[in-house]
Amino acid sequence: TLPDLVYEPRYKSRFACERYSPLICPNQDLVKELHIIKLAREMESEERSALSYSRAISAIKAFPEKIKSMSQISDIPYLGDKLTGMIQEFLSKSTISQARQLSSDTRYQTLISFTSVYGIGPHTARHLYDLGLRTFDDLSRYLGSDDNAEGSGGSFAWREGLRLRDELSVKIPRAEVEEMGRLVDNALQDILPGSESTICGGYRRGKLESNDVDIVFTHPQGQGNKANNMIARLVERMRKDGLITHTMHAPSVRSKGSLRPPTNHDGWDTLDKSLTIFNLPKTSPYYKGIHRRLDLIYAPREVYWTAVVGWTGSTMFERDLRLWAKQKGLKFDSSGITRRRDTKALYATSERDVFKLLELEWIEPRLRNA
Ligand code: DGT
Ligand code: MG
Repeated sequence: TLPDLVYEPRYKSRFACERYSPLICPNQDLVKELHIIKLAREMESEERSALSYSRAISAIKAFPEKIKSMSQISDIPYLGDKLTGMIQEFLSKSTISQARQLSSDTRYQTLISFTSVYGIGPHTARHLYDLGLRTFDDLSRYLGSDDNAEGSGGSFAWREGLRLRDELSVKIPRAEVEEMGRLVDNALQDILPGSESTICGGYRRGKLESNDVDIVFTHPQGQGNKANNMIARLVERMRKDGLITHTMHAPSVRSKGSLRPPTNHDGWDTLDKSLTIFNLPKTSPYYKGIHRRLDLIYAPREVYWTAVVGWTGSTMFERDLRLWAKQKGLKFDSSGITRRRDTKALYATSERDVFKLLELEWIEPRLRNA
């Protein structure tokens, strides 16, 4: 048989994990405008609507040329009537009125700023807004007064989040991400010689500045070694060295001796992880006295590459990897790939092997900015 000579452009795929999505696309201004509307939907917890915007934005990101006329966009998936109308508006005015209105809306601005506090999500932000709070000063007065109804656990975490907010909102340049990676790896080699680690997240997709650092690590003898509490040992070591100042909630990290089975509490995976606040040593050439968010994720050896793919993102790429796997009769998350019919685990021996097992063409990390 003849090879398939019809070239089907990748941007047409309904799966983000089949499309090439560069960090900066030819339609970045349009994407920015739609992103505002998507964020507004997230702030109001209108999940379905937010997801449609995310899907449309992601599809536009993979379109290889600048959109100049409506005739170009007929093959881009996920553009319904509403989105098409907005694009039309954008083509004639270079803005979208709904996005303009939102960006000057007090409620939108306040919710966005409150959710920039580590530990405050849209639900809480709306609650605080409804109480009449508008600024960080309002927020800190409210948390400081002991008559707030949030319970000590919640308000303690927020008070810390608020205290660190300005620092944590400073983006992390690549060189500093790499320095953090080296320090984590040094600590790892000390306690678990022969360990391997990969800096994942936006850094791996080529972002010049990151909001946090996500590091996945494993150990050659890591098989089923969850019980050995790799995460706890690493965190304790880094705490002793003054590198980690705080550890935030880590849903699937079990306390020593706990017999609870792994949970999928946050809906992502069952890997052991710790969400920490990191601080460079004063001796580091990158030291600026700024706290950073650092997520540490331990993956058993046999699912290391699945975890690396799972934590490289983007979020939309991950979402569609799961859907893609499903229609192939497989289940994908960062903690492994399993065949649905007999729940047999499939182990990948490299990152490319993850794609192969999923019957997916290879896409390098820098083109996963879906
Ligand atoms: P940023 O904001 O500069 O840190 O950008 P990203 O893309 O690094 O975003 P981040 O750090 O929230 O997440 C890194 C990737 O890992 C993300 O694209 C999807 C995935 N991810 C996020 N949270 C979880 C989680 O709890 N479990 C798993 N398996 N993956 C996650
Ligand atoms: Mg990240």
